[in-house]
Order: sequence, then structure tokens, then C-alpha cells
Amino acid sequence: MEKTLLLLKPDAVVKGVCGQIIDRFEKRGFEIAAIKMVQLTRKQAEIHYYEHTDKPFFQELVDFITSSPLIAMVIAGENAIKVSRIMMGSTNPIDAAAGTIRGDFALNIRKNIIHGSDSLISAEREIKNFFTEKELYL
Ligand code: YYY
Ligand code: MG
Repeated sequence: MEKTLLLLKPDAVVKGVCGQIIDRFEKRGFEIAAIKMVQLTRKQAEIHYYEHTDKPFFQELVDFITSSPLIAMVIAGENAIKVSRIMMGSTNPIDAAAGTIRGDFALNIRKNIIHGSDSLISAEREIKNFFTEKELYL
């Protein structure tokens, strides 16, 4: 059973749409292995987004993701990584199809509502940055 890290970003919490987003993953058949609300430190955010360290948008991305609490969760199920990326839609909500999470809840490339790991290696690394073994119930 594959696991992936999802972050319902600060804009999802502020907008009050976390329940609707979690509902989509449960309806699709994924199980929740772990879930918590947390406000990231800059260090934790920099670790999470380390692959983007040299990008021009990095500081603003870290500013945004640390700006207020988010909901971190691990979901488990068949092809969780690929399926959740498809459910999320394109990174830039302008290009995200209606019916995807970003296509339905977002308009701004930075405030794009959700993060999902993009590979098995990233999922393992990212889950460890948020949850201990004991906090994973699957
Ligand atoms: O994996 P995903 O979230 O779809 O996109 P990434 O290319 O990994 O970028 C991470 C994050 O950075 C994205 O969700 C929004 C933000 N971002 C940005 O603020 N400005 C950009 N030009 C590109 C990405
Ligand atoms: Mg990414």
C-alpha cells in the first residue's frame, strides 16, 4: 500500500475548505494514516521545499507556507502518489482542469491550496519531515 504526504496549505485552512478536500480523498478510497494541524517553522519549510532552494519564488513560497497553520496528512492506498497528483490538478491553478482540487478551489500559483508528494522517494522524505513512525497509523 502506497503512502503520500498531503499538505492542505494555509490558504485552504483560511478559506475553510479542508473538510471538502479531505472528503474527496476519502470518497476516492484512500485511508488516513496520519493527520495534524501545524504551523511550519522556516527551517521545516526549507527542508520540505529544498529542491526549490535556488528558484526565484523560494522566499515567497517559504513566507506563504509558514504564514499560518496548515493541515498535514498522510494518506494510504493503491497508487496514492499518482492518483492524488491527478486529483490536485496542475501546479498553476489557471491551467488546472475544473473538477481537480486546484481547478475548483484556487486561482493563484502560490496560494494553490494543496501539496502532494511527486514520487516515492519524495514521499518517504517528506513524510519523515512531518510525522514520526509512531504517528503513522498505517
Ligand atoms: O509539486 P507542485 O506543488 O505542483 O509544484 P512545484 O513545482 O513542486 O512547486 C512547489 C510550489 O511552489 C507550488 O505548489 C507553488 C509554488 N510556486 C510558486 O510560488 N511560483 C512558481 N512560479 C512556481 C511554484
Ligand atoms: Mg512539487
